[in-house]
Amino acid sequence: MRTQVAVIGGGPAGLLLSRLLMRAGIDAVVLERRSRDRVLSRIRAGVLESGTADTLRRAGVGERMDREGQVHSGCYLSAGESLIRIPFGDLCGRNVTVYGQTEVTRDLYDAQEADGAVILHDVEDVALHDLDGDAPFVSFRHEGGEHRLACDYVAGCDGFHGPSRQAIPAEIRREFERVYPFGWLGILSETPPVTDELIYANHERGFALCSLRNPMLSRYYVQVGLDEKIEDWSDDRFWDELRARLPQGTADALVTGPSIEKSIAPLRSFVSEPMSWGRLFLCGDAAHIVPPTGAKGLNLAVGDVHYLSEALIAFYRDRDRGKLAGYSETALARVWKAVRFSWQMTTLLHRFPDNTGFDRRMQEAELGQLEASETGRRLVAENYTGAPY
Ligand code: RFL
Ligand code: PHB
Repeated sequence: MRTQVAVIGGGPAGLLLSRLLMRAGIDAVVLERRSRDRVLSRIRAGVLESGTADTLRRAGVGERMDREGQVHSGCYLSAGESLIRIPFGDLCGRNVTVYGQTEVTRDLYDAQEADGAVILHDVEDVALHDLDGDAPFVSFRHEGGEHRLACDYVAGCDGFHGPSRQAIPAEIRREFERVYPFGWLGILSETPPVTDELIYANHERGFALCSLRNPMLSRYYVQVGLDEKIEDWSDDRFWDELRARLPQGTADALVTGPSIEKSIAPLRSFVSEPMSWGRLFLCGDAAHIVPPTGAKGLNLAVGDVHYLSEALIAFYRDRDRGKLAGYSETALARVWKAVRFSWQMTTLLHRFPDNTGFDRRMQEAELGQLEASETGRRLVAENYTGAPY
């Protein structure tokens, strides 16, 4: 088998990259470890930056997002009883779209399959070879047979646990990490959302987030300790804890119901540099992880894919290798800004087990400054809606 770009991983990064390449007349084959249904059962991010929405439209998969997604021109931070609105639209002229990652992935699958894209599911033992030479290839097992996919370039879009990042020699890689001493317990419920804009709540019992997917589907999270077990969290316990962390008016308005999904996700910040080596280019979670507090994970993956697709298109169209050579540096500059913002939001809004009275006062002072200062709110708005590419 031969292709121009071997794409490892059929999550949002891999699918979007293959879509953008295919539309530019470049051949790509996607190798995905899981089944289509398994990939589409993941409930993850919900907030798309305006640059992400534009990229999806450019890829020809924006139609359902524009019809069903909700454009939000602001969000709230709450501190005890006070609610601070961050009106993104007014402060920086950009908005976000609330549309689930599951739906983005479904739209990409549908479009790629309709256009005859090659996406192999349930592949096993993917391994990358000769990335530092002129003839890289990927080996894998599929439907009982051993296969070899020869290519010009390999795009590692295989998430945090995939093999692509590890294919960069350890002496070249530099990893930067912060693991947070808590996780998020999230539920999805078929109930009307408590507000029409997201609320990020700082409370002495811990952080909480009110989010949504559509007018009859809500997504809520509460900060929990790393030793918490999902089976100890009945729906009633979850709703009680969420209510306790929200301002009274919001808590009173909360409509509860049975959860249709419940899971705990750990929080970490992680960046691996460089994001390319030889013929290998990393995109998305394969290269970096952010805590979900800034809603950046999926958006960063789309940003990487934007840069890499432009670089590959420039190469195949004009034989210009300049953008490929600059990919890692260009992508990392944007990644680090989002890593910083996600870390700052996480630090501002969560209860850390070793928080002292001093740390608590620092959070209160920062929230107070956001309440008092339009400049402070504008900075949050600019970061939340995402740096332009
Ligand atoms: P993905 O979505 O992890 O997709 C990678 C794909 O690669 C496949 N894969 C392999 N394929 C072939 N061979 C192998 N050996 C492979 N190993 C892995 C996987 O099966 C998968 O299909 O990475 P991608 O495309 O870079 O997209 C990134 C986003 O998914 C991610 O940044 C966000 O979802 C992060 N994230 C969240 N971000 C938010 O902004 N808000 C959230 O609420 C939010 N919740 C989450 C999250 C990530 C989570 N993870 C990774 C555990 C909740 C969770 C649980
Ligand atoms: C979500 O809706 O799942 C969501 C929204 C905003 C975040 C994180 C998660 O910051």
